[in-house]
Amino acid sequence: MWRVGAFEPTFESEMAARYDIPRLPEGARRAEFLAEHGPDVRVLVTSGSPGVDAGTISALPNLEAIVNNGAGVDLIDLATAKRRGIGVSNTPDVLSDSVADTALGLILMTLRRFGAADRFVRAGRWAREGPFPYARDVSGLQVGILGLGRIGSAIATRLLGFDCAIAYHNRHRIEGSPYRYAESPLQLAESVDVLVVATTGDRGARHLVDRAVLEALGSEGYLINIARGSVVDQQALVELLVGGALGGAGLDVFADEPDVPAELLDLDNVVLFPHIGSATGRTRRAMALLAITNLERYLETGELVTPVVRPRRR
Ligand code: 8YV
Repeated sequence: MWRVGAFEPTFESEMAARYDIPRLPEGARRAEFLAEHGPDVRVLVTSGSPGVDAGTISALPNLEAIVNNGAGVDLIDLATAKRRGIGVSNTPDVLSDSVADTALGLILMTLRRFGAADRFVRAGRWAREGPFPYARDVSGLQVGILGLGRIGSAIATRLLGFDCAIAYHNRHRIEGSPYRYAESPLQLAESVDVLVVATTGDRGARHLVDRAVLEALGSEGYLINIARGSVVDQQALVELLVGGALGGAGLDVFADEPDVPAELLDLDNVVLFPHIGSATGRTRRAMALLAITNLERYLETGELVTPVVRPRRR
């Protein structure tokens, strides 16, 4: 059993209390290591970045399972894993509420400009300049959710409490869903005030929110992203925000984390979070324990509890 990359802190301490597992070398030393020890590796444990690419998987002829601490498995080459019968697990469900809360926080902060209002007070501007400018109501808006999965649904449920009208786009329409279905991301963006990105970050979702989708949201529209930076054309997003062609954005994720485009730092209609969607003590512990349960179950039975790819029977 080997680990890839640094672990999220709670996962690090929960793992350290149970196992002493070595870390796969990075950079140039990895190839040398894999050539010598590759056949010994049966299980890889990771916490997202830097991921497990096709080259690494190919150099591990006896790899059986990859256990990920996190819901998103976009940095793991699932196609190669599937072909080889290598199981891959993630940590779904336990983080949905925290990530949905983060989306609501971003929506409220961005439209009501709560972050900017807080900075206004701290800078002594209230006393000097008088009242803070009006913002935009969240209650009663049309909100589009791109990706109505577990997290998207939790976001929708919360927004019902704000009397918002919910629409969504998914690869497939969800039978029995109470929400209006839009045939494409573009059609969704054209018909809503706020577009919330809650898709997976797999290759098929890359730049699903492109320039045309952002332009369709328009100067009165807002983009919220708690999914993956890769789903949005970030360059177009920055250009439209700087030029005033998009009303605002609330972003928890970016194309090249932890880099955030410098142009966004001075915009008061943009709220920037450091990828904290699931970052509460309780949720991070639940994620860590679910990842460890997957690992233990695999070692004992050859099965995973929450598989994204089922392991082949060996
Ligand atoms: C964490 C996430 O940043 O679950 C995910 O896919 O993006 C986040 O919850 C990450 O997994 C921490 O390891």
